[in-house]
Amino acid sequence: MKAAVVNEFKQSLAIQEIDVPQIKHGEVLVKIKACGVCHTDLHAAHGDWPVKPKLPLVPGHEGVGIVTEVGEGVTHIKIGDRVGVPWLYSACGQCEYCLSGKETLCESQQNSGYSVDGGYAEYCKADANYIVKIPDQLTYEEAAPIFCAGVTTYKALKVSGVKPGEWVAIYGVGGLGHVAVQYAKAMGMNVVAVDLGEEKLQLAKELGADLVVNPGEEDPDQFIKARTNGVHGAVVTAVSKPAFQAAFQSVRRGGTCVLVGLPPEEMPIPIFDTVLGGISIIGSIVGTRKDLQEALEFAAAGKVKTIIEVQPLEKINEVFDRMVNGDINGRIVLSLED
Ligand code: 8ID
Ligand code: ZN
Repeated sequence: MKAAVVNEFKQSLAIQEIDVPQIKHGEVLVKIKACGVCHTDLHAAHGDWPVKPKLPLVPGHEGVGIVTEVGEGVTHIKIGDRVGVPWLYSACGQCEYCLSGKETLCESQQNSGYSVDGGYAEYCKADANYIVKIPDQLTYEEAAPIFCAGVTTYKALKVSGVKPGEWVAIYGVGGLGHVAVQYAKAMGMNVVAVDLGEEKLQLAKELGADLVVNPGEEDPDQFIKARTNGVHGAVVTAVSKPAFQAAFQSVRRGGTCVLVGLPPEEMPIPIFDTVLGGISIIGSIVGTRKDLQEALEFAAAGKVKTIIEVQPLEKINEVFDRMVNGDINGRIVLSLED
């Protein structure tokens, strides 16, 4: 089968023929129709993080398609089902995290397109217990970004604790941020969107942002403090240390700063301001299967619409170059249709 493969960190991906995965007990084979390109895939291909992915690697954790084979022991998924294979490829199901609705913290988890091969290929195998069905209302291309960008930002907004009628700031209006703005509005929040790209701020406005600010032109935390007295929560999806610092500064007393973006850097936190302001700083990693089902329901109901540009798998290196340059509005989805 055809796949885009990382053979070495920081090198171009090779479009090459590899074997179709063999499925075992409890697994299914998915014929991939589309796969969103997340900035995490770029971090994986560059070996950016302390824990490295396997090599060679087929990236992709927004792979969606049709089930073509089911392994022994699989009872709730059948051939022909439309499913997506998210970042949480599998978890142990037995540890304190799995048992308490925090499966994304499982220490034995496997991750699609990182510790196991993902969706940048014609076929991908999956653990039947961790795939989620795609609602009929959504095309494959529309659904793909919900499997990471959607569920991740929906969950981060829940974690922020921001209530309807309160303010949230979304730092970074890329693949994640453009859906974050929509989930926040659908959840009744007032939204300030922050990005360096004017076209991204324009998109944020079209998607319902109440205020937008460009840190290249104005200090975002001062802009936000002047208009909202500080946001109740900030969700940082930008791949940039200054954005994390500005987000921290833009939160009002008692507010929450949710870290989502994963630049390989440290974030200096002023202890005094954190203590006196009662500020919470919290990391949020993707979402559970339940979060994902809910995130898909928002999309199926038309409350969240992924803004997508479809490109063939063969264009992946150009897509990564554009991602590095901040030259993508919304999400690029790789098509694997015949
Ligand atoms: O579960 C998680 N925590 C999770 C899930 C998925 C993705 C975390 N991530 C991480 C990715 O690994 C990546 O580090 O979230 C980050 C964003 O992923 P993405 O949305 O897929 O990336 P993108 O489409 O390139 O968007 C990034 C946006 O940030 C803006 C860019 O202009 C772009 O729109 N940005 C940057 I770079 N610097 C900025 C700044 N200083 C900024 N926006 C505001 N201020
Ligand atoms: Zn992702």
